Amino acid sequence: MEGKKRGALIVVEGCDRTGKSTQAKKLVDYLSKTGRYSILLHFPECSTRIGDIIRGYLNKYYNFDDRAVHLLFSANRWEFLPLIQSHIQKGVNVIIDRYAFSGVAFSAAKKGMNLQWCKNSDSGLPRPDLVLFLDLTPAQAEKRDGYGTERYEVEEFQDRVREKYLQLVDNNWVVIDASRSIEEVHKVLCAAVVIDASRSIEEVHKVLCAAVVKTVDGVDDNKLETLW
Ligand code: T5A
Repeated sequence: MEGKKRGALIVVEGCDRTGKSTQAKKLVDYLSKTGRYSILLHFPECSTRIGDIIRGYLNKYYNFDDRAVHLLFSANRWEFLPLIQSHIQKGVNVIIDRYAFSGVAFSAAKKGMNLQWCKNSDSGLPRPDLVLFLDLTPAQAEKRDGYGTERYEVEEFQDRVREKYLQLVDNNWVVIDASRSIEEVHKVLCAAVVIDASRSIEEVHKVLCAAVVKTVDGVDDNKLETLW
């Protein structure tokens, strides 16, 4: 790692059907084409035994206690930690479609689940350099293809998930060009804290790229911090 720039860790988050997978794929293509070697991961990663159980739960083949399923999602991230670390150390940018923020927002949106308790099982995982939150009201998301088949794709539940996400917004959730006037920065900040995902695929992609290139190019050999 000596003398070599580490890769950036960038996470794309949002409620169901906000366009995360579409945008994450396009982002990795863009970064790779512009000489910033990048890989794409998605959680839940269903290729493992834990991931397979999670997929069965999402498709309503199995039922579990809410705490048990929360810990399964978290365990799925921990099992990929060595892979994430190894890419980042080699200077590869890791773009992740859903991460611990999904874990916390979806679990804490359930009745009787405590937000702090939900954060605990992901404590110590790498903290992303940038979190891109794609914001769309669940009513808008519902109109998109494929909505409504999975366990959590219910508008009222997604409203609560969105609320929980907004409680998690932190200073690494956007990259803002602070060289402009206070009012301009303020405007950009307000517009960029949550990316308006109701626009076209190309428009959302453009906003995402502007934020991501700054992060990727700004990473030096500093160590990743950890979550929470
Ligand atoms: N979960 C996940 C937890 O409870 N705990 C956890 O720890 C984790 C990691 C995952 C479920 O598990 C929960 C959250 C989820 O409910 P999944 O099947 O893996 O389920 O979900 P995703 O693959 O993440 O898919 P989503 O349903 O969330 O969709 P995306 O990725 O947000 O949307 P995408 O890109 O697939 O697009 C959906 C459709 O919209 C169109 C696309 O072409 C596609 O048809 N579209 C647009 N249309 C118009 N304008 C745009 N700007 C558009 N962008 C995309």
